[in-house]
Amino acid sequence: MLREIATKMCDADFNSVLLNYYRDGRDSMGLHSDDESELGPNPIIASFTFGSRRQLLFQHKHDNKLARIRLMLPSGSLLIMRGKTQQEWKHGIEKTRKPCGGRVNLTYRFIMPEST
Ligand SMILES: O=C(O)CCC(=O)C(=O)O
Repeated sequence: MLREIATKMCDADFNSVLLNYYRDGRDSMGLHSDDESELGPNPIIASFTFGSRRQLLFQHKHDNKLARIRLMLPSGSLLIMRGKTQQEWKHGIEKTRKPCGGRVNLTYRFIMPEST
């Protein structure tokens, strides 16, 4: 069902999903880009959040004059990353001291078949 929603919202196909579970505010994900070659040059990534809301931090890779961006991702939200987002930005989930419970994140991707 989630894949169907992602497909409709992005007008794109997805053949892979990655699930991340954050137990509480002590769990985090370091800044990174989803720029693996098997995702192609400008991947579309559909990212669902369920459970506690957390902020996703974006930091530009090359222009340190650009301010960091923090996006609050509430439960049930769908964040779509596309175009040059992975080429130009890193993203990650910071630790937080604010009380928060568990969070599940699912990212739908398309892995190019010739790379498997
Ligand atoms: O948990 C999130 O919202 C980020 C997940 C993420 O960056 C990833 O799976 O590559």
